[in-house]
Amino acid sequence: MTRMINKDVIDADNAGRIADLKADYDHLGTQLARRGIDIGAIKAKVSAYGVAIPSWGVGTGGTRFARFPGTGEPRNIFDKIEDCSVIQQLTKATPTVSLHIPWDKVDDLKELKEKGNALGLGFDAMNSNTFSDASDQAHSYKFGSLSHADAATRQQAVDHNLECIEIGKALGSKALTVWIGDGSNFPGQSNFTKSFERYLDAMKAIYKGLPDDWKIFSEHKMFEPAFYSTVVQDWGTNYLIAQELGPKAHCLVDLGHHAPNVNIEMIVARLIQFKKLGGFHFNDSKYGDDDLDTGSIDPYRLFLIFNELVDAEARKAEGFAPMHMLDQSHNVTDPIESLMNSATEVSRAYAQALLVDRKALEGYQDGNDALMATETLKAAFRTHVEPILAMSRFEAGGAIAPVAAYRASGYRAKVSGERPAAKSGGGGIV
Ligand SMILES: [Mn+2]
Repeated sequence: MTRMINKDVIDADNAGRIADLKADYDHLGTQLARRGIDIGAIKAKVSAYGVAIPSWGVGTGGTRFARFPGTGEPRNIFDKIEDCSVIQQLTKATPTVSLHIPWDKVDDLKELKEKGNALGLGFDAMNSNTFSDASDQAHSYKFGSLSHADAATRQQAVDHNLECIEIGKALGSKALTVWIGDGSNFPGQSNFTKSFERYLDAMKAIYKGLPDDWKIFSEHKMFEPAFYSTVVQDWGTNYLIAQELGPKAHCLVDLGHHAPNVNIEMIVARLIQFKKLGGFHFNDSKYGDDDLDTGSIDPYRLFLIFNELVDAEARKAEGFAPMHMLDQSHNVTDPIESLMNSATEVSRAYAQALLVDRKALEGYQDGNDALMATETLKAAFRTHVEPILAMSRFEAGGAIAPVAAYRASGYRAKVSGERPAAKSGGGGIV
């Protein structure tokens, strides 16, 4: 296997930390045992958990105003998956990459798949792009894509999605995520009903091209780039789409695509109940679709979402198998560091949710003991689970402290010498 970071660097950094980690892990194990929890069982579940890295996340993002490129930025998908493999090598929590077409289009798919194999990475959901114009396309998406008033433009968007499926098949992907920017900026600009009918017809044409063992995810987003109305603006619309299309269609929940203060964990519960939760784009936000690092603003909300996921897992909810992806834009940090921390935050929320005493919680809920019910969740959330995460990484050959090991490796400086600075790059906000 190709390793982008010298294993000696990781071992050297781990060597200075392992004694403390063992002591912390043993102490936490004693504490959890008092609560009737086997730390080894929690660690095993955390070790088996993974979240996909978005290929676009390893480049520096930007805002509507400017993009400030970092040094040693990946120039193409081959560079990108090398960066992704660094994240996996150090965290052991990101075994797959989610590609974006046409940004990640290559001439030789076999070469890309082999490179992924060599780096120990698989390919997660494919992402289509009909929210910007590719240089070689006949019809513009300025006024929409899958819901466009013009049939030829809609067909072009359908064909692009079918091409994404073909690329994904060659790489071993099993899902297509569709997010469109279609909408309107002015009241009266578009007919709500007609545009949604056109969207559904186009999605049905894509659905027809979906292999039997694939899933298709529609991703809702309240607003942006359209600011008056958006065709797929909320989870209700998203659920209608999944219902209309059929059993292979599910809803994708991007945490940043809701109005502030919306109860996302309850949306998650509803979608699980009706077997339509397809997956996540994890990130965090303060105001809108900020695409900030996962868990950086509201880690309790992330925990509450995972509480619903673990609840569904524990009761073996029918049809429950969501895919987990990060979807972030990094403007002021090294993307590799941000993605490593975000993967860790997702694993942390999972570990904390596994600690919830579900039997006690049910009793408090049925007995209308609001205070103890919420304390039961808080008791799990307040538990410092870092020793579990760190031990899981260490035992898998990763880094006890991923950011420290990464900085010690000098990887960014090394690739800066190999990758000339690009003048501009693809957007980071999806
Ligand atoms: Mn997204």
